[in-house]
Amino acid sequence: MLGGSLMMMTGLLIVAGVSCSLNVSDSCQMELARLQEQERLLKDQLQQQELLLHRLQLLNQAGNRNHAQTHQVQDTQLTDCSQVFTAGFNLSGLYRIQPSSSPSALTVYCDMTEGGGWTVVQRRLNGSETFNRSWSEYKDGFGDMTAEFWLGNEILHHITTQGNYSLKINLEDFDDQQRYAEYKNLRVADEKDHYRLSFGAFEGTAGDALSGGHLAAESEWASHQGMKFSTYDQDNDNYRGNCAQEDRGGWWFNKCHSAHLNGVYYPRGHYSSLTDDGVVWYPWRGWWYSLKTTVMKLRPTDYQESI
Ligand SMILES: [Ca+2]
Repeated sequence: MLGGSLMMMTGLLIVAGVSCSLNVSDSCQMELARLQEQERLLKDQLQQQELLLHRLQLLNQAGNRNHAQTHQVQDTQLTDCSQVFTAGFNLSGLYRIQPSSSPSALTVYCDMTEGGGWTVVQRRLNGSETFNRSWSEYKDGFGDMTAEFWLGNEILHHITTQGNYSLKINLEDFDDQQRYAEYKNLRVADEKDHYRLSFGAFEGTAGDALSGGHLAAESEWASHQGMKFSTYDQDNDNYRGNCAQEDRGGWWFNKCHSAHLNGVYYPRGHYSSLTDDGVVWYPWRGWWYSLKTTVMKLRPTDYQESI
């Protein structure tokens, strides 16, 4: 309907333009300007409606995938995305899984690239979500799984304690350079132990930030090994102040960090602030550079990629 109005408006403009070229009066020029303004408004409205339609289509696709996979999982009890992949689903997207100790099934985003089978835990890409959230929000998860989100500490605990899992972290800066870090045997304890983090051997190109960077002197206060999770409303760090409050995001803080992927999203990379509260991976870009894209994802350590 809007498209029809726009066509009619364009027709009127042509007629008005021709008649004004024959008649140079002020009123004619004013009428032409008014019609041009109306055409611009209609174009804006049309563009907005197209955007809305595009968003609705995306939501509909996600909803359909979700619904289809719900039925599939009720028969087979897939406990993570590696089992979803092995069951023959090789498209990245939303699927239903139920980790063995989890009381209920849940929807997760499965990344079927890089060998497939990755259960995505966290994603940053444009700053659309705030990550300065409460303990209960980090516990249950928040955000949009097709964009920015945190899967949830409770489910992280259930997935990582049902076997040996590797965590892969994909990072990208604003120059479109990419690095990765991978940790074997990553485990997140239960809520009673404040979702304490432990991990094994590092491999990758981004530097071993979770162990506290590359200087031994720093690891005492910057290592995340064995750290409890903290949020602004639950201070479990080793610092006299509150790292989560100062650095504005939940994380496994020490005193305070050498990696903080749940920090504030700064859209230009380099930033200045009272504290190092950006999306930080210290050994690669330092404390005063906030990364453009991060993805954290889990897969069984002994997973065999199909050739
Ligand atoms: Ca403290």
